[in-house]
Amino acid sequence: MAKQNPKSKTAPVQQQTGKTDQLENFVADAAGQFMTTNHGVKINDDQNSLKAGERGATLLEDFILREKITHFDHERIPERIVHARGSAAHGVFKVYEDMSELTRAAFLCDPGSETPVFVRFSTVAGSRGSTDLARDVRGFAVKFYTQEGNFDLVGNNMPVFFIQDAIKFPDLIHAVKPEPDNEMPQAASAHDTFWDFISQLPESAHMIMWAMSDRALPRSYRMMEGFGVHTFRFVNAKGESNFVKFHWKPLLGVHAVAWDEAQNISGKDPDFHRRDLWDAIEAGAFPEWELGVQIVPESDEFKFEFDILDPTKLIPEELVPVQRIGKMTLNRNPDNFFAETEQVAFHVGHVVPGIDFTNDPLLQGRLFSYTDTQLIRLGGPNFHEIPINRPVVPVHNNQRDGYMRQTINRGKTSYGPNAIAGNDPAQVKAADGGFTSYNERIDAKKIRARSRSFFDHFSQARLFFNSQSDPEKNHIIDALSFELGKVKAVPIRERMLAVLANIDKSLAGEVAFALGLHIPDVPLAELNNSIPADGKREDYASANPEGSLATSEALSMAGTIKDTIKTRKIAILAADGVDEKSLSKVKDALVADGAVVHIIAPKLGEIISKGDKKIVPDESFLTAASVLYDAVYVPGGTNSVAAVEAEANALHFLNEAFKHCKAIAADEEAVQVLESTYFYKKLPAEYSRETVLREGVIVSADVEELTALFKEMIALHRFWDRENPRKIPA
Ligand code: HDE
Repeated sequence: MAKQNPKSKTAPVQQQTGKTDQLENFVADAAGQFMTTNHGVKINDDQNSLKAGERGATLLEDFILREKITHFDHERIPERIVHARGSAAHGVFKVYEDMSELTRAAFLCDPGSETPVFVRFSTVAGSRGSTDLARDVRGFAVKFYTQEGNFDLVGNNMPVFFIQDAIKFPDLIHAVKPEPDNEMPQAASAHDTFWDFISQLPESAHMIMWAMSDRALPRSYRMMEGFGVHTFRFVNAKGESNFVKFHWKPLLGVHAVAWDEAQNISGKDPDFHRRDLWDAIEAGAFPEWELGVQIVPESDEFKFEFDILDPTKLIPEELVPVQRIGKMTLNRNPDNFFAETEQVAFHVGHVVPGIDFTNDPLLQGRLFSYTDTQLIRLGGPNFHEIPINRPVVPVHNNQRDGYMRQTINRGKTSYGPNAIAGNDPAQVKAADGGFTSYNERIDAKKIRARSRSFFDHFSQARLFFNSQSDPEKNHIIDALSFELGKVKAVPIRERMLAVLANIDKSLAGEVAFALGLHIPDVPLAELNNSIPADGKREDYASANPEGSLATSEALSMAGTIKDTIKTRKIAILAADGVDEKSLSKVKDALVADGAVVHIIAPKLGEIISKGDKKIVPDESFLTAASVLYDAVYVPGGTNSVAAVEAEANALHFLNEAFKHCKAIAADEEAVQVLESTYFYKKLPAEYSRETVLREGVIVSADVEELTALFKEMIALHRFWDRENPRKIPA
């Protein structure tokens, strides 16, 4: 029986939106209810099937058994062909100021209104049950339930894409998915078919730099940027258009984990990002992003060195600044994963009046693909009636019937024009909110070819590489060495080195060294197999100019927000005899600033502190792992210190935290624990604020000082310089 569900305790009353109320009409809650069949008949026994005698065969007439098993047999639907692994949340969006000069989209014109959203984050290549921590692009899909219908901003956490034309998408995905003969590897691009394809596709060079960077290993979905990727159009009430690029800027900054850490997390907690999003929302630490736009007037369409219709290019923020126009807050977890997160159907073609498309050939192909894929995935043309997909405004048209139709359309007419029903539903004039496409002038011949303005494949790949900090550059080199190291066919490795040499000689040289190969001298035209049968290879070689911009700060994560410890996870390693005073001082100070603190002990149950206080640990050394935390603290107390020092898992915890460049703090009484690690003796002997903030390790008897510095260290996120020189065992 459908029943009103109590509103989630995590969502404050003012954030209950029309969408949440609408969804509640479909929520069922079994608390206090009788069990029934799907047809409402109360069930007396759901545990035993109906048999011919106690030891006899089951009877076909047992409709309770048949219904239960049949429904179970049909529970699964096909997973998404890409972005199968995802996690989602509800929230709200609010624009800061009236944007009507640029767009007539009502939800962007009224700062007083709040628009409900549903956001799904995802990895691309892995199956539904694959690890969250794969090296991969992340999907960032936002459904705005506006008063003018649904607007879907179906973006990624990287601002460019691998290919320039939608016709190559099936090739790209076939190449990256597990290989078809043995279905390996899962959720990984480190295999022959992917690099075989990529090494013959110089247009992917820029995106490859992003995919091999730390952006592909987010610390959290809450700490990722999002991008609409394509250039879209804003159209105002006068019908005037400007080009627009969409950005999401996370208010917690943009942070990553280390590759070795990512691989370990995949074993210790493959749901790491899903859990992180869920836990933060349950704890009331609502994730927030600002919506940014880059606006390019029509008159500036040809002013750049790249084509704004080319999805392998971004518009550097130095050339067109990002204006922050609104804020999105995620404040409620879904009630049911399948009903909401799995059944949500995004489509880049779901736009509202005031937002329109451009001729970006990747975007144009996407406009076909998304509805098409829902037809097979969700089983028919009525997927818009699934609660999570319904707009919050009424739907009326002459479309009818199809599998699983829910709407009961009254009346005789399902066509127009009709006289019988007075031509209802009525078409709407643009002035009254009817969607009209932007009046773009098109005068062209049909042609299967790519524009010359799309042929510069390397200058932005180079711009990206040059804009990275030294640790970030090293991570790209390591990632390429790892990925190509997993490739079996040497000619593929060599061809990729030739591509890399066009981006940056030193980058290619370092990767070649790691692979034990030389960079071959392959003319670009020969690398590029992405040409039509009647085309000339030379025509499709990159123009390869030196871009005029040497670096762009926004492309590096080094300068990201580093002034908050909100939602960071801190481990405290303690045992019986711990000094509870310093433990609680440090813990309380971290929690007060929004961090999540876990006490980890040799065993679960209770530990008894030096002052005979009972402390309940959150995890044991067996269940916890350093890769699931951002920082670690070892409090004092003689017995506790001795017990922690005697625990191999605790020492491994510290060594690994050091290896992954995390902040480490210890009370002076606990220095012997650090002395048992491999790293402590290698640290400089002198102690100052500067050394602490450089090395990321503090040992102090002064709890106030320790806490203050520890917070600063945690906010810095990582001490990547530890990797250089690379002498970190663990
Ligand atoms: Fe998608 N993409 N895509 N994509 N995409 C899908 O739609 C497709 C592209 C993105 O959480 C599919 O409902 C084509 C770029 C996200 O449900 C499918 C092309 C960007 C999601 C599809 C692209 C994206 C999808 C699979 C090249 C970033 C997950 C299931 C022309 C701007 C949405 C589905 C969710 C999902 C097709 C390229 C983002 C098959 C043909 C570029 C975030 O329709």
